[in-house]
Amino acid sequence: MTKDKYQPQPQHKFTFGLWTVGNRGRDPFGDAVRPTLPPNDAVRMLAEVGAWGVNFHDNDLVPIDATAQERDRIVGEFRHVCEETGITVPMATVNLFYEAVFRDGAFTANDPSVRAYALQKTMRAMDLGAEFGAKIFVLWGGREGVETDACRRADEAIKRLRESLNYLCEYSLDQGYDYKFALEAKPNEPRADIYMPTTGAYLALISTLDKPEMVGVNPEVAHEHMAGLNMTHAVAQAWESGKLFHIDLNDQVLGRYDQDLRFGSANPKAAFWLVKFLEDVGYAGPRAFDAHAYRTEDYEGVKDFARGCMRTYLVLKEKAAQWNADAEIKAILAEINEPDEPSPNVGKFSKNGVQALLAHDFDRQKLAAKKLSYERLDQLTMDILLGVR
Ligand code: GLT
Ligand code: MN
Ligand code: MN
Repeated sequence: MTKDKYQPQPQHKFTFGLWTVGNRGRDPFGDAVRPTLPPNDAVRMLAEVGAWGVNFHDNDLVPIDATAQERDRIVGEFRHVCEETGITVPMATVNLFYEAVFRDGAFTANDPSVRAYALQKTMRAMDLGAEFGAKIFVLWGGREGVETDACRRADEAIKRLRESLNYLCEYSLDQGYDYKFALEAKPNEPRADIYMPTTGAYLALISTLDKPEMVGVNPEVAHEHMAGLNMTHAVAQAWESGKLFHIDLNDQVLGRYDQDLRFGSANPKAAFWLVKFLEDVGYAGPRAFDAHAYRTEDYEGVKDFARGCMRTYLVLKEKAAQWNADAEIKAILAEINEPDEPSPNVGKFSKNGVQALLAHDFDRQKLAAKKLSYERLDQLTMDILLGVR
């Protein structure tokens, strides 16, 4: 058995939210099938399966109605378990979706008091995360959307969102928390339509903020797939703009409801390209698994689920290295990037350069006849993934 080869190590930075391994299997049609997993036990479970870190919403750890004394006791005990197990808290977040008060949204709600409460709750969640040394703060606006556009003009919602993000950046600076915010998009669910449906939409919003350097994105595989999009392309754009602050790994059959399946379990090939991208570019942030076990599982099965997420990542990482080192693949890559005939160099615009380009006579037929062995390249990829190469 290659027992140790795919053993998660701290340098892999694998994390899970308390809400992932603690998911009790509730769905819109059926109640919980697993007992509550207290946060301290979740941390012990994560340590046992080899994870590096844990993430939490404010209320995953501290119940919403907890007194100040209860809060302090919970925080103290949780810190103790984290220290004892060596589990870190790289990311914290806030729950702005569960409570009825957020039924019309949080930062985008029509009632100014709800918007103010959402800010207060987020700042308190930032305080909580900071106590554990979290440097990334995720914001997922699950309720920031509509069932009917009669409720508000959509541009008003965008303005409210921007105002809240600007406020929270200032709070982080004022407190010296050093947070980077990572905004997580999703096209729908729980709202019929969510205002920021894709990672690309958030990237555009970020450039309009007062402190854009403090804000990036947290793309999630399932959410991009729900929108029918290519996760690796979304991640690449975020990475290329210096905005990949966090990533949520899971899986999802295209076009379905939010499935949050074990990483790589539905679209292993898409997962391969994603892992290859993250490893090729040297993404150094946490690899967070935001998924949950099948409803059929007990807590032993939840461990199988968590181990499976990490194992698949590491197997795909090994496959990516094999792909990069494969001589035939390298030869095809060299060939497809080689120009068949010399042409003017197109770099930055220049007076001379543009004259040369305008004057050049391209041989369209010859260019169109160039061999592009993508079928062979893809089959080599498949052979590697299927373990026959
Ligand atoms: C919720 C959601 C996730 C988000 C979490 C952070 S909560 O489970 O489905 O995608 O990342 O708020
Ligand atoms: Mn999800
Ligand atoms: Mn997520």
